[in-house]
Amino acid sequence: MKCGTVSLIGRPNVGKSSLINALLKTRAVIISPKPQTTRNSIRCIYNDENAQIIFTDTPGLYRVKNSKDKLGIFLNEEISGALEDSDAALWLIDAETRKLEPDDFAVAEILPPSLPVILIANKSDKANPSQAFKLYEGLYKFKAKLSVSAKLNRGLENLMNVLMPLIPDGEILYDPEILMDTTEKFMASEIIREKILRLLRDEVPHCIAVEIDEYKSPEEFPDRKKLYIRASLVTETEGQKKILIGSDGSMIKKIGALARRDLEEVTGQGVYLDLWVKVLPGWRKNNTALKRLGYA
Ligand SMILES: Nc1nc2c(ncn2[C@@H]2O[C@H](COP(=O)(O)OP(=O)(O)OP(=O)(O)O)[C@@H](O)[C@H]2O)c(=O)[nH]1
Ligand SMILES: [Mg+2]
Repeated sequence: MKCGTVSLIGRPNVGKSSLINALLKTRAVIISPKPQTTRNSIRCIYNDENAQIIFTDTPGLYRVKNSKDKLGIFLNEEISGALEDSDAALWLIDAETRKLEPDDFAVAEILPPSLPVILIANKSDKANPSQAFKLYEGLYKFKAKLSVSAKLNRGLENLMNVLMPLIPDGEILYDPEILMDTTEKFMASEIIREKILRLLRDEVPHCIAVEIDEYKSPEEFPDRKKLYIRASLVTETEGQKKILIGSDGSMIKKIGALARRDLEEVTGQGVYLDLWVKVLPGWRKNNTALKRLGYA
């Protein structure tokens, strides 16, 4: 057997999480049209007859402009940590890119020099990647260049064929039934956060974290027929809290309804979702709060 770890890196919003979902043929990690959707490096496990590949989804690289931005520092550490543990990396770019940005040079800088890296132009359904390839070619000595479309499942087989020789021989690390190395509670908080990212204006979602206060399965509480999840949507200001609640609670109801539907699908059981909004001023700059919210 072969077994190895592969990190996905690249600018925010290029489709790293989408590509992992496409390769695993499932919805393991959350995606949204907003940059910086992913906040933790999340291990997703691919299995076939000959190999197990642990794909690590990472936050879109984030240049920390301010040492008070503790969430940003955490995101960067997640990426460096993931790369250190990897046998190979997939550097995702958007096929439509017409100009390099400081973020791209920052990606090149954190790559360990001996790591095999494949350059992947995603969103090839929207543009021909040849111009984008030319821009990036000089940044790193890539093992290969490929184009894919995570949306249309295009180029995935070819990608796996090119990737497989880079995976070392070894026994598998995870039970093949396991899809992700995270907890159900973490998955639940991510599903809820995804709905907020999708429903709300650009400024609000980045100030939001989701904390699961209670997660009780019916096995634990036979009087309850459903999985009971109580979660707090943590915001930084009273203004954001108002936006999250919406007029007469319309927004939080919408978030709850969409999240509940996905949670029921993922857990395969009825879900009672109890959402609250909590203001925690400056949580993104506060070590204690970050730790509590899973960003430490
Ligand atoms: N047209 C097109 N859109 C895509 C494709 N892959 C992803 N997208 C869209 O691009 C957006 C970003 O996708 P994500 O998978 O969240 O991107 P990401 O790189 O994980 O973003 P961060 O977690 O913020 O770093 C979403 O709106 C996706 O639907 C693709 O192949 N074609
Ligand atoms: Mg992502």
